[in-house]
Amino acid sequence: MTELASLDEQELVVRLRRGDQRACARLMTWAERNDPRFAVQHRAFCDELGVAQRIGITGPPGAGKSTLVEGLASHWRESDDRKIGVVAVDPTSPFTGGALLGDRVRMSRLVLDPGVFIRSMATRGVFGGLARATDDLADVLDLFGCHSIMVETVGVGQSEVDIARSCDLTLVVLHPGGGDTIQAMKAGLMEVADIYVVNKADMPGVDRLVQELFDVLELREIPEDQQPPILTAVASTGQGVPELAEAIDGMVRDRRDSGRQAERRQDNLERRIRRLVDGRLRHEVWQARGLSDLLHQRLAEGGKLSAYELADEVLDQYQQAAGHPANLLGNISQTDPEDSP
Ligand SMILES: Nc1nc2c(ncn2[C@@H]2O[C@H](COP(=O)(O)OP(=O)(O)OP(=O)(O)O)[C@@H](O)[C@H]2O)c(=O)[nH]1
Ligand SMILES: [Mg+2]
Repeated sequence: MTELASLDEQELVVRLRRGDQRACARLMTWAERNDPRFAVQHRAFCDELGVAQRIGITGPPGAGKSTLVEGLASHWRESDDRKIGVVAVDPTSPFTGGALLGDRVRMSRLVLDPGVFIRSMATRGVFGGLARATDDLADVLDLFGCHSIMVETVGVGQSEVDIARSCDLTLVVLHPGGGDTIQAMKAGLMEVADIYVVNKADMPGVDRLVQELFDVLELREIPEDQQPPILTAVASTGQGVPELAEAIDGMVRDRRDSGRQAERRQDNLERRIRRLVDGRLRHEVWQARGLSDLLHQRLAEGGKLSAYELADEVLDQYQQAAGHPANLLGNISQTDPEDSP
């Protein structure tokens, strides 16, 4: 399946390296659609990746994540002219324009800034998994020359939280109106945070929320020097944003120097490869081997069916079709067997 990029496509990567916005958008579209041309390009540029710091930002709906992303982007643009990339996963506001006028006006300043590239990604436009697409988009932004890439996801389900975790650093944004910390624990947010941001510090209930976070951290018995810091902010006015930016930069520096960043990247890479293999295996089993058709056919025959019996039938057919173990991986045999679980 190894394909060579056509001359036009080679040109695309050259343009991307030069910071061409249209080349960037085109590659991102391929990534979102899981277009095989993206994988071809990726092989060509993968050894240039890893320059940017990737920051995952998650938290309950409406916590102020986008406002904070906007604040951090503005801060870094002004303080050191840093090139910024933003990926907003399944956004409701304000990147899609769904927010109040004030948000849109502020955000539009960023949209007009050539040093900031924002990509909103709606679930329905993406194939082959959101996490896969997010990693790929971040890679494109990395090659595009972004120094800091922020990936925003709403922290409501495990897969969204996983996306934020797949970065170098994860920010969990909470707000006093967003229910209590129990809610955040249920969503799996407490385990993934490298930094907590208690946003909307202008609203009542902030001190209580901060105290609850301290209590939960104490229960987890993490050594004090490894506890994630808890910062407060008013993203809508920018209060606390410079301190947050400094905390992020400091943590990135420390982890780079201590080797922790390399370790985390290695873990993320392993999860990413497993996800790719899982996805291709599923596709191979259900589509390439016609098992979807078999299942639909059996369901259409009606009658009372045991789910277990049907599952066995599907797997029997799979084993028959696969035959010799060498066929088991079919057209994904180029994947290194070492990577299989
Ligand atoms: N009072 C107050 N309002 C804020 C603050 N930060 C953001 N908001 C407002 O909260 C609302 C939600 O902000 P967003 O930045 O869109 O929140 P979000 O977490 O990105 O929301 P989703 O992506 O929809 O989950 C907007 O109306 C913001 O103006 C803050 O610090 N204080
Ligand atoms: Mg948002």
